[in-house]
Amino acid sequence: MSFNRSGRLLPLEEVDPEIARAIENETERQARTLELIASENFVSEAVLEAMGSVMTNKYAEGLPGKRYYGGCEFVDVAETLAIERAKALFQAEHANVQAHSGSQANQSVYMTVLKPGDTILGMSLAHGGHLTHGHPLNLSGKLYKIVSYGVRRDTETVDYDEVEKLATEHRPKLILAGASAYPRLLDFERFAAIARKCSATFMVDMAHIAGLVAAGLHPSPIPHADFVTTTTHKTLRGPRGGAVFCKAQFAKELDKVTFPGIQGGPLMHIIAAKAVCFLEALRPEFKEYQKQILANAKTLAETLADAGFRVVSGGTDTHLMLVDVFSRKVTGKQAQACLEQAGITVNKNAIPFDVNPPAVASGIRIGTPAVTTRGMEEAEMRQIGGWIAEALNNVENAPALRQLRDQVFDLTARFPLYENRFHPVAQER
Ligand code: DSN
Repeated sequence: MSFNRSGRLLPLEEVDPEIARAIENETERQARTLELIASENFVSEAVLEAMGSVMTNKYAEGLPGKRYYGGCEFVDVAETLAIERAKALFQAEHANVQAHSGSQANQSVYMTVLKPGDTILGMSLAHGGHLTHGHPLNLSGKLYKIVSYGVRRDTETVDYDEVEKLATEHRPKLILAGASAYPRLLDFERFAAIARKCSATFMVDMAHIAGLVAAGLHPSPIPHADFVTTTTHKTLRGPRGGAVFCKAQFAKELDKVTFPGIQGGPLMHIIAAKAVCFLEALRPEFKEYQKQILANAKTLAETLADAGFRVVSGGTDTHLMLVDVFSRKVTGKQAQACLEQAGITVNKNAIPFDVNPPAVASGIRIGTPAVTTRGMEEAEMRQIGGWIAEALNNVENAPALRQLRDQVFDLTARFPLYENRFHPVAQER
């Protein structure tokens, strides 16, 4: 049972003990395990507070100053701050911060520039792209004609010559760069040149790398792309949600497509939390945090390579790496399961030219944003890399995995979620 500081039972515990228990257990899981899912992170207490605020009660269809409801004075303050901070953070001409998710952010761009049946040239999911970039089961794949590019077999990096060839051949209306499992820098300038050559709109989905871009540690797509979408909860370390940036000429149409085109009332508590996240990302310590993410990812990739695992493309320039576990006769599915037993959370992931089906996969995707938020550095990455290798060499050995789990518990106990240099603990009120 949870009590507040004066010893009173907390309201959720009183009203709905089952949900309170699930939240308590999830809090403990997050605290005691090693979170290496590349798209996850731990938000600050300030972001959590804004998300759990009364702004959830408010309808505010429209935009600041132009709402369809009364009583929007204070949510207007929140959304205006979110917009202005987002624009400052990424040096963008226009920002819409209402997208409920990355998927809806992408959809809003498609609906702004495309008609059903138009062609999108995007990265294949099998080579690191994203579901919403044209998978046949996703709306994007159902509404539009999808042409996919991939990575080169020899370097496992984007094949820009193929992108250019496909663009010339198919004359897509939209060229889409961005990925969810690609460990190398993307050359936005090159993509933009190709888009210009075939008169296509150029869009970048920077969801994974937004924090790195904000910190100036990955080239920014903003100067090169007509539209840039993002989620706010990955490297950017904000609430679960989306945002869209675009050149001023598209601003009106984008806003209209977001609402009333595809969404109704914006989530004002989430928008308030996005504003907090953007403010945090504008601070100098955010850059230090992003630098440490990169240093940690490099060290972890090197440790795994030294332990005999093939790292896709030979390493990483970002917050994530893809490890070809099948090179050591372990499937991605087995790897994910045995690491979970050892208290280490990752996801199985297809690798380029995978010989296994996606539900089995030959790889795992590993990212360092969340463990870096806890304050872990290179020494811990070497330790963790060693444990991952040991777990993968003991896939069926439950006692060995249990023993690793105890070591993971000891490490996580030394790095609390909310008492470290990137997450100072909130002051007593
Ligand atoms: N599903 C997210 C990821 O894990 O990369 C992307 O939206």
